[in-house]
Amino acid sequence: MHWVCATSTFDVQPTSQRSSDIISSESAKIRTRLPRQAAALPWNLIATLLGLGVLLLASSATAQTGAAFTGRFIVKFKESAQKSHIAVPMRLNQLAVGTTARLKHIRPMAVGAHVVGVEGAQTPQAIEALAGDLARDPDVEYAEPERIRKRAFIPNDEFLAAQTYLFNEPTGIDAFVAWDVTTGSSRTIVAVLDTGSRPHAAMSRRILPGYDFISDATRANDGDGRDADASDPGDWITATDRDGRFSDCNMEDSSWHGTLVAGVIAANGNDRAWTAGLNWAAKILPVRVLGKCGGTDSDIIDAIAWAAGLPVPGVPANPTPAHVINLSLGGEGACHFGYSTTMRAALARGVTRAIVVSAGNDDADVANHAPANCPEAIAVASTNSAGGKAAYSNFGAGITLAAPGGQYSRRFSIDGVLTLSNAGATTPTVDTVANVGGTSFAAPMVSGVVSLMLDIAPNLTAAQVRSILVSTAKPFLAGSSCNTAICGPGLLAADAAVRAAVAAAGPTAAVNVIEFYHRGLDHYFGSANLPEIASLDSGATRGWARTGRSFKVYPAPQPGSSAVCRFYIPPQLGDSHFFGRGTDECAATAQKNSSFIYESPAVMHVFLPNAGSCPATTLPVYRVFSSRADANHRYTTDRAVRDEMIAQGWLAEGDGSDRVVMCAPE
Ligand SMILES: [Ca+2]
Ligand SMILES: [Ca+2]
Ligand SMILES: [Ca+2]
Repeated sequence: MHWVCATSTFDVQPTSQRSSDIISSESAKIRTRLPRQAAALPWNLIATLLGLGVLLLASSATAQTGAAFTGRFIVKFKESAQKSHIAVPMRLNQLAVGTTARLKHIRPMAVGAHVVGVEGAQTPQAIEALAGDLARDPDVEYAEPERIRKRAFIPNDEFLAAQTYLFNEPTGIDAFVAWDVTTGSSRTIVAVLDTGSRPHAAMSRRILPGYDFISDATRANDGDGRDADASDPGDWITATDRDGRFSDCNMEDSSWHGTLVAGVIAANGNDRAWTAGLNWAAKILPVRVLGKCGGTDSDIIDAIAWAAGLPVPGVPANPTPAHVINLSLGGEGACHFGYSTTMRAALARGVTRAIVVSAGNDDADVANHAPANCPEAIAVASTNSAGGKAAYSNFGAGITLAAPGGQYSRRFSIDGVLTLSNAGATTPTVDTVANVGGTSFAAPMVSGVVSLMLDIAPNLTAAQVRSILVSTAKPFLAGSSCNTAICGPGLLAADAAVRAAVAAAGPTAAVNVIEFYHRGLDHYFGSANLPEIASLDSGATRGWARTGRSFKVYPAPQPGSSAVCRFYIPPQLGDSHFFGRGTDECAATAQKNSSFIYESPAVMHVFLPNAGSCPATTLPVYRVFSSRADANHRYTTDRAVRDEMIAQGWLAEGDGSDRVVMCAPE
């Protein structure tokens, strides 16, 4: 039995006798298209409309979130010539005068603030009232009740609340914590061998030219055979098509399947729009192999070779071979030697490190589903939102691992994967999102995670990639309908896989952050970015000169390191840059300063101090703030420089008595 796309009821179609070389896409087509206008609705309403049970976006409503209070406060005193010599516990005692609360100093924090405890049980209302009392004290810069935050970094994408399969939960893939390590880079290329691509706004400038391998003009639906335009013209099937050559396919609208799959891998993240993909910077190489009613083995095999950088007769060489090849397609039968030998050659060429294939949607043993059953493939089964086997998913000893792929439910049609699509029923029209399901969407979860691993560890071999995916997979929940006999060793674990890649990558040579100074502006700026440094050195932006000072950072994550983010503070607020240490400070800065431009979550990598102390073989980095309209921060490992700036009225920001903000390699 094989699965045929386009069933609206998710039932498996009766076995049909179609030609065995026709391969269909493995989208189970839940396809509740969400109109863009849905963005105007409050999320709780959308969730209700869509049947979502739980909302996980942060809420600003304090009344309902009392349980999230820790009962502690974060208090920062004003810099005060009269009081700054007084010990913090004494200043807290002075604060508490006039309230019934007994305040207790717990520990100093970054940027001169303090964690403050309150003795005695406190209701949320009392905590908020006390915070208000404390904040009104003339000695206090701010006093805020501390809350529990579930994740270090919560991207803000429009439809993210419904992408529960990305969450750090037993049934999710832990993408949120993986993004603390990396959100990808444009160095990595993922080939999507599918229906071609649409230029969706959520992936703008992320799509490479690719190639169209569909040799049959009727199937291709673009008027000709193979060509260099991999855009998706639509693959709709009409009554006439059904009466003619495509009698084994249902009448249906265009699937935009290649765009659905690419969106799972690569939709821009944290951009306040659309969905979040796994890798927010990688390039997608669209390779068109599926048209009306599927695609052929010969076109697909050629496309695998081409995507990997191998020569294909009659086709120009691929200028951008892919690091990962995603095949969300398949059909019944044994693994052809053609697939197996081509996949082996593709991996042997060395650029491609993973060929990820959907296991198929027949609820049958993957052993009879090609090309997922080829030994070179990473075969991905699909789990549902409960962490069990999705009803449709193929299974068996040939599964490499499982990933969420959505599960259709007539009652709760949202229980799918939200991804990018096009609103056109036949030919393309405007961008939209779609709610879809199938092993078609489990495979690109794995491809997206592999692309993050290769961003961190570009030298991983294909064998290492497979081994990391398998060894880091999360065990299936007790009582799950998935077990290691049918769904592989476990569920894709993005965070553990990415951190294993960090460990496998080994040490990276440190690079220098070069400091520049602009005399006219009396302004400092540092960068470890070579083109940026070269540009400032060249005088392209007048007035900047090196100060001769530098310190070292890592260009890539190291075991135990933390990313440093960079914000641009726009001209009306200072015309300056701010480097945040760690995802907590970066997320907090983004949240508090929505007009700052969040340039990058990871411009460099350092270590974080522990209670103001840096690990062995690292140097403390000090951050001083101009406290002027130019909002200038200066970063230095030189205490004398720090002290000189403080003498000029700059403020030290950091942890412990020595005010350390980061730790740089020696
Ligand atoms: Ca064509
Ligand atoms: Ca074409
Ligand atoms: Ca987005």
